[in-house]
Amino acid sequence: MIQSLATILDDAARNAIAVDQLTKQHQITEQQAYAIQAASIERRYARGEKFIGLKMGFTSRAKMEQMGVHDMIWGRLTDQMLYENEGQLPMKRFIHPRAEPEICFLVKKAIDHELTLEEASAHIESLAAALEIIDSRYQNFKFSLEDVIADNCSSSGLVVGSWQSVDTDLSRLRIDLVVNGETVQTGSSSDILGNPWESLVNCSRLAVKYQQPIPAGSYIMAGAATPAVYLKSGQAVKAVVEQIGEVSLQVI
Ligand code: OOG
Ligand code: MG
Repeated sequence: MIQSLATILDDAARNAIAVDQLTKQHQITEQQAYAIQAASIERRYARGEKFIGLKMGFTSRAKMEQMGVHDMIWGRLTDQMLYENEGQLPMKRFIHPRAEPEICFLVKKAIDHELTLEEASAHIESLAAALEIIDSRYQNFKFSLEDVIADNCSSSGLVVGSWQSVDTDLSRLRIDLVVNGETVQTGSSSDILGNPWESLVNCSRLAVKYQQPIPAGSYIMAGAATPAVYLKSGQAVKAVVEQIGEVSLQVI
């Protein structure tokens, strides 16, 4: 069952065609959902994609409420998902993409145990403003917790701005999502589990639990501080994080 469900989701992503929620037909536990995610990512690796890091999801109340899912989740990022800052994002690769503003950490020293908040920064080289592009493989962007975990937490794209010092105080920075020059969502770094460093700590805990290595050079996305917004071709979309900088994409 794990392999066949992983294939359904992987094909949906590759062909940009939405599928029914898996949990409409199957009873799936959270553990099985992570096994489906792992199997679908193995298919990407087999095609030559490379692991580049992890993303945390539902680390803010705004996101949990928007999607009706109330548990932290994590997914895997590959090189095929990475876009260039100020580059183009082709709509045709996606089903119904949404953008959300985030903060990304760059790992300096491999994370192989559950970090404490105190030791977290010693593992990080730098941090940056980021945009995540999420694209649920499910019809109408609707899912249960198990569905979204199996679907690699809707991961489909990311773009990272210029790297800044780990000493930047992340406790209270304004985060904006800007579309065509207009601010469409506003949040604060404190909306991400109180502080994005907490998201990194949780990421280390979950990676250990699911035996996912985090080598040096990995990206860790802390999760969105605001609800995500649907994208349309012709839009310029930008994430702006106070003191850290901005990052943008042109949707084509
Ligand atoms: C799931 C992914 C959630 C975040 O930052 O909270 C996420 C989704 O909303 O489709 O990436
Ligand atoms: Mg996200």
